[in-house]
Amino acid sequence: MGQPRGSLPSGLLLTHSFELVRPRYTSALVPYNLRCMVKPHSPAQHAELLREEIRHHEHCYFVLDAPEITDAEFDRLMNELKAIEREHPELMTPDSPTQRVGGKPREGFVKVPHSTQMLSLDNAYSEGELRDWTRRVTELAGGQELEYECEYKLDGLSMALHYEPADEGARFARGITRGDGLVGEEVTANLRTIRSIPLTVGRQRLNEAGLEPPFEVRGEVLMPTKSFVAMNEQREEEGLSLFANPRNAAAGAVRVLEPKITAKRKLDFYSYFLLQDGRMARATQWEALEKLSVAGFKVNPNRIVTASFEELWNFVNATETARDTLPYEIDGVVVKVNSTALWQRLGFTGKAPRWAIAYKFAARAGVTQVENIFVSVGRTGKLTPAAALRPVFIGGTTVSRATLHNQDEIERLGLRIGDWVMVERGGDVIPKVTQVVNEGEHKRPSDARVFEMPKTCPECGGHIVRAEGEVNSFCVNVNCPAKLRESLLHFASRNVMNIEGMGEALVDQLLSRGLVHNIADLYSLTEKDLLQLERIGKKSAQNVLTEIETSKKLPLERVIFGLGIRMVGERTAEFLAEHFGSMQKLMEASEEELLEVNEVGPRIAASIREFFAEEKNRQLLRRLSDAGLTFTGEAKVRGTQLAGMTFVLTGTLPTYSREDAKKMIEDAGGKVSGSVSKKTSYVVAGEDAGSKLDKANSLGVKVISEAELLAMLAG
Ligand code: 0OX
Repeated sequence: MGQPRGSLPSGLLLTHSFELVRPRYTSALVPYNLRCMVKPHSPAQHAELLREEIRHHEHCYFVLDAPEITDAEFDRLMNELKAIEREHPELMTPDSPTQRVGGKPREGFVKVPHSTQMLSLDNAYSEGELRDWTRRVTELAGGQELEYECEYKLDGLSMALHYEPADEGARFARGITRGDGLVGEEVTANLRTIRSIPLTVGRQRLNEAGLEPPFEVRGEVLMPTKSFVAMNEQREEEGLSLFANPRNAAAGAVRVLEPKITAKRKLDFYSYFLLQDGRMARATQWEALEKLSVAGFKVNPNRIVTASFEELWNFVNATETARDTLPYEIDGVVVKVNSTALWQRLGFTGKAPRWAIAYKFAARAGVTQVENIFVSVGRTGKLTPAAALRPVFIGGTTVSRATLHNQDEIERLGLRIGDWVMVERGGDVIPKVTQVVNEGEHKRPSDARVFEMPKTCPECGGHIVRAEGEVNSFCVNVNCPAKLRESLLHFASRNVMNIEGMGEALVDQLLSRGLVHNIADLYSLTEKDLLQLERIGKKSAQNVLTEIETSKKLPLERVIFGLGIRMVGERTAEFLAEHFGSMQKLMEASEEELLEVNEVGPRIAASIREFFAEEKNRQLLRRLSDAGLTFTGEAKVRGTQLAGMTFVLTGTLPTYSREDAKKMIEDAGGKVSGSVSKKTSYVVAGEDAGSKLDKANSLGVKVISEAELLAMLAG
């Protein structure tokens, strides 16, 4: 046991004749290329075939983590379906894979009662407590030998998904947060954006799983650690407050009023509980999980069933060892009595079932003292305070430093130098001070000092500026050596120009010998230069030069990211490269043009303009260009139907999100602007259009509907 059993639907359909188009598409066992050979007879059938196809690949990618096609092929299928639905809006269905992000922003969430209480779990913190629990349930079950189902305890948010009968089988109708266990909040529109949540479950899957709607699936929404780290990096870049952990970030994403924002947060959903008619219909928990998996839900494959406490305890230990290597946060193991028939007999204590328990791992938190607060200067000149801690052992490592982010955070914590603090660390996450402890043996010492942000740069003595409304302070000296060191390290790092070997040791030597004064100097380094340095022989010098040479081939977005423009993180760099297609065009872009780029707001646009306005930076770019770095992107093939026209989108469009409409216009050669002026060719107005519509009317700009836009796109 321990291995997932049969998560793909069984039932080979290859025996059907080729005319039986639908079943062929619905079978996960027919290879992708074979299914593509089926010729649709009508747009309606074509759309349906594409939907089946896309649902299958969403399942492979987001549920099974086993894609069968490339991202580009997937996008092609999606675009094909979008094109049909655009041309034949009457063929659009609410559960089409194109409609995951839809609906308009909400005013708030509606409270809804749960079908049956969403239970919480009692905890065990030691082997003894866990063993006592197994003894207790065995006794309550009449002394018979019990089987236990053990699964990861995911550190996310519990959610209830309701599926109702529909033509195609079952349809995701409602998603509800846990709330207080009795009443939760309806967050359906946001949950629909999570790609591992099926919007529909087809008849075939329902039959294979032996499932009949209505039914309810409960499970955990979580944010993978990688998405969390990337999101926080981007937020830090933009001077926004940071989320403390993936759980809080996921909670924020589920409760935003705008589903488009949830969609960007890359959430995931794992199912662990199935209810039919308000009851557990299966004989065992293991079987229920199998059924869920066959029905197309994502179920964590890391689970076992065992009757032996020794095996159970081994699973707990193996899980704790694997904890840091997992792509998401877990905080323990949930052990459930496998036989659901016994659940009734065992019953509940308060809000928790007697038949399940959560073994919680030792907290990855500890109390220690802040010995000092240091301020470091980043590549953009940003000042970041960090706490120097009295070393403390937390979850397998000694922690002696924790980030404090900025002055506001120190004030929010009410932290003084000398205070006792609670420090937490997560999987991939830098240790954080979560609160000041000021009680018992951890009372604030009488000599605790208030920390003040330095008035001048701790590295170069340069001016420090904190702009109004910004949480971050910056050293504004363009020649600050710390900025230069950090910007070189950033430029050479793996996600940027990937120059292996160009780490702190090498950068520090290059700087102290005056061999490098900016990123462009890296491309003039010679073997002779490198051989002067300590611990660099002929071979390693050659390796570094090869790495530098190879970096020239990296795509435009990496170079843009590498420049270290304030607020331009990895994602923004990608959008800029895609939008402008060349460094030259980006350099010449006006503020208005920059605002047309996905996710670029006025502050980012101003920062980009500021960067390119600086003569020193323009010189640097000339040198990088001469060195042969990639300054052009892959040109996007654009249509010409809307060439020369500028559009402004306002209100909620009936079928397309604004982002999709913008993309369609741009793909057809048009431009989309955020504000109406005399130069605007058309304002596309949807429901609840506001001041932009008034402005269009007062300036005499033509106002059109989504349908009229689609007609123009169709030529
Ligand atoms: C988890 C998790 C939470 C259903 C019956 C009692 C609680 N966080 O991973 N809850 C449950 O089970 C519910 N299982 C889990 N794996």
